[in-house]
Amino acid sequence: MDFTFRDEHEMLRQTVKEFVDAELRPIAARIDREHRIPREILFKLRDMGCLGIPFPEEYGGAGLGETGLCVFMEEITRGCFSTAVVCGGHTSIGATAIYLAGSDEQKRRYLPDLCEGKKWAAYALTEPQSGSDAGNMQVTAVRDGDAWLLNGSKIWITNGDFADVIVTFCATDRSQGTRGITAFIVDTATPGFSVGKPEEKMGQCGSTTVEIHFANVRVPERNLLGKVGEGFKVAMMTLDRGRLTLGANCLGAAKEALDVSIRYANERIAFGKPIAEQPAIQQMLADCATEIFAMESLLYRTAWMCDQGLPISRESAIVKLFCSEALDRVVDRAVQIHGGYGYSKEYAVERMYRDSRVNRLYEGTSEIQRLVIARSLIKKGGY
Ligand code: COS
Repeated sequence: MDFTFRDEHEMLRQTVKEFVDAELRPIAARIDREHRIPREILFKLRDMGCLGIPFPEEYGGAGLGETGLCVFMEEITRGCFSTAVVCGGHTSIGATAIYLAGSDEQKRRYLPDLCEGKKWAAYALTEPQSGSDAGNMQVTAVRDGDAWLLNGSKIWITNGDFADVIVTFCATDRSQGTRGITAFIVDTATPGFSVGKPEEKMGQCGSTTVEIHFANVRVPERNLLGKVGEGFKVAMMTLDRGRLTLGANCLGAAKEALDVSIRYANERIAFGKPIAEQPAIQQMLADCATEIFAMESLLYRTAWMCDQGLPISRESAIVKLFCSEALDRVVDRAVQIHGGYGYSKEYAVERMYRDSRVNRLYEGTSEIQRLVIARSLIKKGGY
């Protein structure tokens, strides 16, 4: 699969693959068990220049576009889904919101530090009462002289416990619905910001997901991201890209689950021969490969479109929907191929199965992706 890749993308893939093989995959089970990614892993990714892959070099990025980010996320997820999620919260949605909606001054102030890993980013949209109905948020921002005062709570915030910078979406005029939402770049050292309880999750246990609270957090006017009342659009156009890179995560996880299953099927003997020779197992392997080929094709075609500056709202929803649901089918078959061992923590597929499920929930449920796709079809009056 190389029709969209430049030499730099191939070099990136090779570098990340070597790191994953040598340092990340071997400790993925420990990361899951201890609910913690060793800091050295994040430092290494920083030193490898992997935290600002899509952004232009003038802002400290690697200039490799969304295609480059997808290559990176795919390879990282092959080693450890939790680590990919931390990188995604930072680059795919946190820093990306600043890149897409920030002024040149804001991009110069924040992106180089985020690309170099001197600072970490997060993205805060979800609230206890507003998940799918993201426009119905309760966190408020009220103008106070040359600043804004933020109040309320967000939940399910990846990296929220250690991020230095959180792009936060607030209601600035409740009477205007989605047109009354405004985005802010919040420095978490600001008084009044605090971190609440971490979620105890089914999977992706190495990445922390927390509540965050705002009590009269004073955000200067110069940290307003985009225009007043245009925050919902900032949130959505950022998610267009986030959903794409989530597809890359699903692709990497699916390839890993298939490779692990092929190895197991070649080694495991039943009825006097490797189970890979059983037609029932072969059918499952073939179905996995077919879905992976479809995932890969959808993903990199859409990443290419994004890098050409073409609209991708519908396509990234299709990528997210298909890849997250296909991954669930792939990991389910992987467990099935492993038989009873697939249910044991001694085998990686047990973790892969748990890590997979949330992809159909976060950054928009499958139902929301279908809604986005259907609305775009109806609006256009055809495919
Ligand atoms: N890019 C730019 N603008 C967009 C957009 C996009 N992808 N999607 C919507 N908009 C704009 C619309 O054009 C509309 O603009 P106008 O006010 O100028 O007409 C505005 O945003 C409101 O859009 P819409 O009417 O579609 O809003 P809805 O309240 O119906 O909500 C859904 C749309 C349901 C799609 C949205 O709330 C959503 O994606 N929910 C899921 C949120 C989510 O993913 N949460 C996970 C948290 S992140 S881990």
